[in-house]
Amino acid sequence: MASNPKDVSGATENGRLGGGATRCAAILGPYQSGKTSLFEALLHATGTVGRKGTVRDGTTVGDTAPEARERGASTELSVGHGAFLGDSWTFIDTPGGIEFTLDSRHACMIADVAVVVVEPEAAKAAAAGPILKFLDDHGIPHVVLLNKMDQAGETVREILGALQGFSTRPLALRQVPIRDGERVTGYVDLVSERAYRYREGEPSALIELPGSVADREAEARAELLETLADFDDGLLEQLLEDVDPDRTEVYTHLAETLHSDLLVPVLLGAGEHDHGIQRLLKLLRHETPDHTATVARRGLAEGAEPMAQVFKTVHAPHMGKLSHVRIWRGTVKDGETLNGAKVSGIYAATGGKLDKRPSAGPGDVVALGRMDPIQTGDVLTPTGGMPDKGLGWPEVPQPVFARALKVAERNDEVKLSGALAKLAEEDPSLLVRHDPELGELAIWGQGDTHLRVVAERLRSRFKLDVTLSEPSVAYRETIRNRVDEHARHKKQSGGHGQFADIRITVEPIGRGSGFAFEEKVVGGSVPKNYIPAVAEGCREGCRRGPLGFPVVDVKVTLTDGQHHAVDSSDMAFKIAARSGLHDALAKAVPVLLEPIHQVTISVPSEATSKVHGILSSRRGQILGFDAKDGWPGWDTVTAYLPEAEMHDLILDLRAQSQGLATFAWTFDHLQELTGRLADRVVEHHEAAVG
Ligand SMILES: Nc1nc2c(ncn2[C@@H]2O[C@H](COP(=O)(O)OP(=O)(O)OP(=O)(O)O)[C@@H](O)[C@H]2O)c(=O)[nH]1
Ligand SMILES: [Mg+2]
Repeated sequence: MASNPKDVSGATENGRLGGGATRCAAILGPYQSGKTSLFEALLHATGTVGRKGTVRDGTTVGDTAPEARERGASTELSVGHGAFLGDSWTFIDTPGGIEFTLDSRHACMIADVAVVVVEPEAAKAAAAGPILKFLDDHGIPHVVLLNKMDQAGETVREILGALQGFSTRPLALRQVPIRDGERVTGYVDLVSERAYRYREGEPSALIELPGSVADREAEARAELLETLADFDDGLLEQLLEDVDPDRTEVYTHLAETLHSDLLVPVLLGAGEHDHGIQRLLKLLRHETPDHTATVARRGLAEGAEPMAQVFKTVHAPHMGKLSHVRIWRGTVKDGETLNGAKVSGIYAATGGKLDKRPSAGPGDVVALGRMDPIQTGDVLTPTGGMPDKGLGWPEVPQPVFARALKVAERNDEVKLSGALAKLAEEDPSLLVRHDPELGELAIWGQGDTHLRVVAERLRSRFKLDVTLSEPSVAYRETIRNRVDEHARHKKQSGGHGQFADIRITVEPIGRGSGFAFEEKVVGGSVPKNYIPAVAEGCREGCRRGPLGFPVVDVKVTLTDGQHHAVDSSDMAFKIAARSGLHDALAKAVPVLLEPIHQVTISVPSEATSKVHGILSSRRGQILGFDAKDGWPGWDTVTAYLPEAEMHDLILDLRAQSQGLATFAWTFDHLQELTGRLADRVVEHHEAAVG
């Protein structure tokens, strides 16, 4: 760990040691834990908003998009800036919904610290698991805020115990609550040993340390120091000798352990009521590293030229494309060229409001205008030579939920594909697929809410009348039997006639073989030059089989035939082949094939047995299950699952696992589908396609 106190930008209670660059804190946490309300409280406390808004009234700085306001839940990240005791801060509020995780991960990658907001309930601790795991895996310094303490029904100890199970770093409680009956009315800070009483909408008031918490305070303080001593031999010696360590020294240790992501401080608060906000801001002020430490942690290329990184792309109405960046180094001026694109406007964003700026300096978080070729994650420099995104740039999660997307007006189809391209650029976890064979546009994303939000954006931002529906499955068909067929095409319509005669054998071949053609013609009964036309006719005949779907895994052998010196032609042979194949397929016992995917489900162990139930009710075939590598308390279940059952599998999985289970999938094979299910597919297809 860093032992030089100058490496850290804040080690004394009196003020930071480091420079004045803007630092950045990302606010993340499980769904509805109170992040947007906390973001509002932080912006209020740091002088950006005069009158605090609430999520309930739809008046917060965050969540300005109509789809977020309507839900009372964040659907994308929001940026805001403030100043606290002379330090400049950027806060990024991120959505907690598991379907919008990518935004929060991107924010973490450019932040100096993450504030993980969790609800004070042991049973909800698991929801913070994937977030803590992500921060641990990436070594991102983070603080936990036990929020909504105004509603806490359990002891802090119980909650912390449950959370610790999901963190590889020790969680170090920094405050103990003061209670009046059931209600939490204030806290004691375990380093300064000062007691405070919460006040609604105001900073807490310093009070005498109540006798009732003295024992608990002493015990919790000793625990905190012991945890810290695990990382410092000097401190350990002092504790063993019963020496009370100097307070300044304790702050230095705390700052160092946070910088190096060795320890996770835990604070208490209630963002909506401004409880614990000052304490959180002070901790951030003294203990958060600045952007230079973050650049080093991220392993971003060294150099002298200015450098910035995009963490969010937005196509704002009337503004064009905005690339939200953190400036890692140097100064970026309006009009400058970065990675070959000209910066057209630099803006400081506060929620949906943009303030134009002439330039942005180290540590700043700003939006750059009209950087059209630039994508989220790109590292920008004047020479544009930066090859990578730095350490640990998050992978885009594989889509797990699909819907077919239709637009009411055919004329709007071009506009729709333009709008979808923009939305997919804003949100790489959205995938757009056009299937020409099914004539269907499908969107794939992270869940039902995610795709509904996409549809709402298409309606509100792009004025497109779109609807979502069940997507089609790419069924195929094949045959069971071998059939010999004779086909003749003959037309005599005065002058030149048409004549072709063929004998073919049609037979099933191995799964995954597709289409095969062979000719065994002897004595030139079908002249060589017409054989490609026969093959082509058969191939065309496979485009739509007797059940209505493309035919696969079939071999056609041309065995014999007849021709006419004048009336035969390529066209005649092609027509004969097509009709011969059509009749042969109908006689050869056609059978439906459905795509089967191999799915690997990740699930907290307590829900594993439920996953087995879900899979069997969806015609899944379980291949095995195991403990998930590197994820204590999680399992993976592998299974074959029909595509028809996979489109909305995620809904059941989440419903049975506190929203946490997820899955990855790859196409595996086609498998026969028979009986009532197959009949229904064919009927449905006939009704739809005709
Ligand atoms: N009792 C209590 N409720 C709170 C507090 N903070 C937020 N809430 C309520 O919790 C709900 C969610 O608040 P948000 O601030 O939108 O939570 P969020 O974490 O941003 O939610 P997502 O972005 O959807 O993950 C709202 O109904 C708030 O009124 C708090 O400190 N105490
Ligand atoms: Mg929110």
